[in-house]
Amino acid sequence: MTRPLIGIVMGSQSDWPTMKAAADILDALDIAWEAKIVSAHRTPDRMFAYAEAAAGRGLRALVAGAGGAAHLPGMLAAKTRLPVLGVPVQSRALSGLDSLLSIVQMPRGVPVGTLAIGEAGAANAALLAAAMLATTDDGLAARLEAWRAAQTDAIAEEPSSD
Ligand code: RP5
Repeated sequence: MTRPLIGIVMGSQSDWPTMKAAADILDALDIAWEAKIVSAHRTPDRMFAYAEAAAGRGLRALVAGAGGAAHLPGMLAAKTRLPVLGVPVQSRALSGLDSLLSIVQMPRGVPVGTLAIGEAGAANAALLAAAMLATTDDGLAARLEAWRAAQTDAIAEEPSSD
């Protein structure tokens, strides 16, 4: 089995439909990943253990999604030197604004790279992780450029009348 390079972590099973957008991008770019439910509030010991072991296990970045009082990305960042990309999951009560503000306003010295709310943010977190890894991986750089070119080619010049 290929060792995962990216850890996709989320606070709840209910976050998976959002975070799957990150997994789909990583699959398309042939980057090995793992997915874990690691809640800052419900499984704090699991979260600490995961963050403490992440770099030593060979992971290169974490994509962390949570909703509401979304402390997971920040707490992971407090316990690992790996880059943490935070995805605010769209919450029912406040449509993800709570998640966004919980993740983005980190204190100086403990950064979380915060993406957009929802699936677009999850997909972009994966693309950003891929871009970081591509700086030292020529094969991945080529795959990422091909993915971007295909996206560009898929955009019609004119709207369809349908
Ligand atoms: C957060 O609470 C999770 O990240 C999730 O977005 C939110 C709601 O969780 P569930 O009540 O659906 O398990 O910890």
